[in-house]
Amino acid sequence: MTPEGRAAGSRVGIPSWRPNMIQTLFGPPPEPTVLERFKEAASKTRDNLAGQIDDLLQGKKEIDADLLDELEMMLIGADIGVRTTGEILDDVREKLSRDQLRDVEELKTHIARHLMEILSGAKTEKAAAPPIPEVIMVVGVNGTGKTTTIGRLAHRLGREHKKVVLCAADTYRAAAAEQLDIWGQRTSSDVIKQKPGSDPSAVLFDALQAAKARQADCVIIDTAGRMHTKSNLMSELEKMTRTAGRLVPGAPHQVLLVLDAVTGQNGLEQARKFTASAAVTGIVLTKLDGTAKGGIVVAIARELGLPICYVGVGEKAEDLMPFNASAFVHSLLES
Ligand SMILES: Nc1nc2c(ncn2[C@@H]2O[C@H](COP(=O)(O)OP(=O)(O)OP(=O)(O)O)[C@@H](O)[C@H]2O)c(=O)[nH]1
Ligand SMILES: [Mg+2]
Repeated sequence: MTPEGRAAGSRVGIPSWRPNMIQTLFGPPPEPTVLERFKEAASKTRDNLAGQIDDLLQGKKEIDADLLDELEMMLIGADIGVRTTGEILDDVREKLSRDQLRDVEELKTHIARHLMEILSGAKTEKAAAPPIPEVIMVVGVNGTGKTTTIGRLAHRLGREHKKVVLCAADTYRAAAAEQLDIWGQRTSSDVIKQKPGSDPSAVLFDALQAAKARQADCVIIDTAGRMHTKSNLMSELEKMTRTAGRLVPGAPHQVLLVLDAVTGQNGLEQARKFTASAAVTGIVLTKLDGTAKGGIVVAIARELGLPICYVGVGEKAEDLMPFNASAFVHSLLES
C-alpha cells in the first residue's frame, strides 16, 4: 500500500486498503482542493494556533479578561504581529462592551473576519493581460528559496503553454547557474547564462535580447542572495532594474521578494529595504510548510501593504500556490 493510496482513500472516505482497485474503477483520486492544500501547508501553524485557541475556548461560554490575555499571547506567538494583534483585541473588547460578541464561536468568526480584511486590503491590482515578454525579477536574502521559486513558477507557466526564458543573473556562484539549468531542463525553459563572476546586468541584457528574438512570453531573473543591509549589492539591483527598463518598456513588470516564513518578523525589515532598492511589487512566502509562525503573512500584508502573490509549500515543482486569503485564514483557524 502506497502512502499516496492511503491519502487518496482516506480523503474520499473509502477504506484505504484497496486504493488501486478504487482508482481502476473510478479513475485517479480527486486533486486536493485549495483549502485542503493550504491546510496541509499551514498545518504546523494551525496545530499551534487553532489547537491552542480550541483548547482555550473549550467548554467556555463567557469571554473574560483572562481569556483575552491568553488569546493575545497566542496570536503574537503565531507571528501575526504585536500591532495587528493589538488591533484585533481592541476591536474584540469594544464589541464586547457593546454586547456584540455573545459567545466564543462568534469570537473566532470575528478574528477570522478581521484577518481577512487585512489580507484583502493589500494591493493586488494586476494588468489584465501581461506584457510580452513579461519580465519578472526575483530578489531576496540568501537561501530564502529564490531559485526554487523560479523553477516552480516556470513549471506553472509551462503548464499554461507559455514560453519561458530563465536568466541566471546570480553570477556569484557557479552552482547557481547549474541549479537554474536543472530547473530549465525540468520545465523545458531556455536558460541564459554567462561565466561565473560576470556582471549580472550583462547576463540580463543577453536574456532580454534572447527573449525578444525567441518571442518568449516571460523572462524570470534569478538574482544572487544578498543581505538587505549591504548597500553595494542593493545598488546592483537598481542597475539591473535600469537595464531591464532600457530593453523592455516598463520592465521589470514584477519584482517578487522571496521571504522565508521561518525567519518570521525579520522578514519585515528585509522587505522594507528591498522595496526601497528594487521597488518590490509582491511577496513570495516560502517554507510555509516548515513553520508554526505562518501568521507572518498577516504581518506582511498589514505592515507593508504588499500582496502575497504565492506561497511555497514544499520543494517540488508543484509546491508553489497562488495565495488565497480566505483559504489561508480558514486553514489557520479551523482545527
Ligand atoms: N520545505 C520547503 N523548502 C523550500 C521551499 N522553498 C525552497 N525550499 C528549500 O530551500 C533551500 C534553498 O532554496 P534555493 O531556491 O536554493 O534558495 P535561494 O534563495 O535561491 O538561495 P541563494 O541563491 O543561495 O540565495 C532549498 O533546499 C530548497 O529546496 C518551500 O516552500 N518549502
Ligand atoms: Mg539561488
